[in-house]
Amino acid sequence: MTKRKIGITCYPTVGGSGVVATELGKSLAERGHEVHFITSSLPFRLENVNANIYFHEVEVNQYSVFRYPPYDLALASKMAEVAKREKLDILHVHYAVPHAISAHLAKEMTGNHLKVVTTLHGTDITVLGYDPSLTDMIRFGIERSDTVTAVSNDLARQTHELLGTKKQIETVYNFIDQRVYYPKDSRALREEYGISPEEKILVHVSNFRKVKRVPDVVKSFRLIRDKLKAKLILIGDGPEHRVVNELVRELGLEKEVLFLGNQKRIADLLSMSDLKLLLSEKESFGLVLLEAMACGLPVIGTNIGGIPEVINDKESGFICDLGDTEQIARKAVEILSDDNLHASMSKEAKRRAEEIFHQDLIVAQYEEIYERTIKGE
Ligand code: GMT
Repeated sequence: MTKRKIGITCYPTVGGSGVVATELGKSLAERGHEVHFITSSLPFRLENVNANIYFHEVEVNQYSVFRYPPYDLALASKMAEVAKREKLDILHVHYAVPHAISAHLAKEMTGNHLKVVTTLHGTDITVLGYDPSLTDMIRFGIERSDTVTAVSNDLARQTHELLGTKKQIETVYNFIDQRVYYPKDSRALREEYGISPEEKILVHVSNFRKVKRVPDVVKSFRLIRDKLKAKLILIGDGPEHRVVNELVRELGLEKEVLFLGNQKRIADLLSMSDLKLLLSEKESFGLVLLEAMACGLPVIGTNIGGIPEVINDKESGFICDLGDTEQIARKAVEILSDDNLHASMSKEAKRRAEEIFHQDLIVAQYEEIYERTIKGE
């Protein structure tokens, strides 16, 4: 495999697209490629030092003449500067707006030599694609990219349908680092949280945005704990946090629902849990499902977006109808009250995470896409 010079642009803060982009960059660097992150700040997962990783900060200066600081232009300028100076072979941008547009500008600025790969992550299409002020611009960014990938078949389908573009979109699934996400012995942690061995633990991890439907998680949990002794762990923070807090109080569940906020040791918390719930109304992939599966957790998700591509229904968990909290609770109780079913789903979840969504497989897929794109194939 030829070692390449690869530029990566993503949102560097907490969020699935930034996580995937950063993990991809780290993995490419480990495989001997030279990786240049071009982002507004240091990506939050970029904590390890690697001689093949470089960071180029996009700075936006404030001038009184600007009502809004022109980040998109500053980014394009930085991309072009880095591409020229470092002789990048390829620029891989994650999330369509503004990254694909800025990459197109950078390509023009560097005499059209720079090749651009754009990866669509979800809300860049399923939310922003509906905004009339952005639709044409997103389509433009996609069509001007040399190669476009999406994180699920469903997202590729939605992009074609919503934007009416004929651009080929390849599916490259997300992945997780199996060296971080694996089943850990978490009996001590369980004790620290004061959860007794006979209690079942349900877990939900998200950014508490409306699309995640966290209230459905709480409502399902209320029905579940009517049938068995259980605790619900909510990890993450975001706009719906207060609403969820109030619902927990209204339902009298304060003692059974633990709000843990943003956490770093997600794999430990997943490992001490018994079942993971992701009940979103929009979800192009659901990286958190994969993290749970890799830790050996059965999962319940909604029949939305890319979720059915991640969970194989009845094998690694269950796919339920959006908003049907009674069905969700029934399925959860089915898993949690049958040790054999739980064990077989746990085994299948782990196998699936390892065999279909393994880091090495997915990163090799990106490498192959880079080679094809560089050669203009
Ligand atoms: O939805 C989020 O929590 C954040 C969002 C993002 O842009 O970071 O996540 C999207 O990209 C992730 C990585 O590809 C996917 O796993 C998420 O499913 C996707 N979110 C949605 O489609 C709502």
